Amino acid sequence: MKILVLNGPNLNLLGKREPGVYGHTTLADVEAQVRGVAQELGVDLEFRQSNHEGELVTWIQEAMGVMDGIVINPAAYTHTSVALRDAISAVQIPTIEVHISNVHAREDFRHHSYTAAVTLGQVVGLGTNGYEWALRALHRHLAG
Ligand code: CA2
Repeated sequence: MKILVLNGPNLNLLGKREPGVYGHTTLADVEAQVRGVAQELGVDLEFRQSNHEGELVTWIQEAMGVMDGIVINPAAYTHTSVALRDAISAVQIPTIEVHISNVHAREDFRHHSYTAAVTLGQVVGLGTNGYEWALRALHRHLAG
């Protein structure tokens, strides 16, 4: 089973800025944590981050016929990107959306997700552990 983990803009700053909102864990720490879980589950994992909307769209398209599932934290593109939504919808790969923070307890503009409706579901507000829960849920879904 192959799962792609995608991270959107500014998530490369995780653990390095705004620890009050996003905590002290870096994206490299998150990758190490999910790689450990992937190994336990026998999942082949690809982990990427981009600050560019088009690059994320391309990676989603390239996952077609290659990846069995996608875990994505689209970051700010969650609230703006019809392009990401269309890509997720088009590839028909089971996808789970992750948000580290509880977006519903934050500014109004973070309450709406363009991508959520085309995903299997969301993991929101559980910190960086949300990536692990999303991976486990996707594995369970795919293993049927
Ligand atoms: O809570 C989340 O995971 C978000 O997807 C994070 C996005 C934000 O725009 C979403 O509303 C919710 C922001 C990612 C930027 O991460 C940073 C990490 C450290 C310092 C600055 C930004």
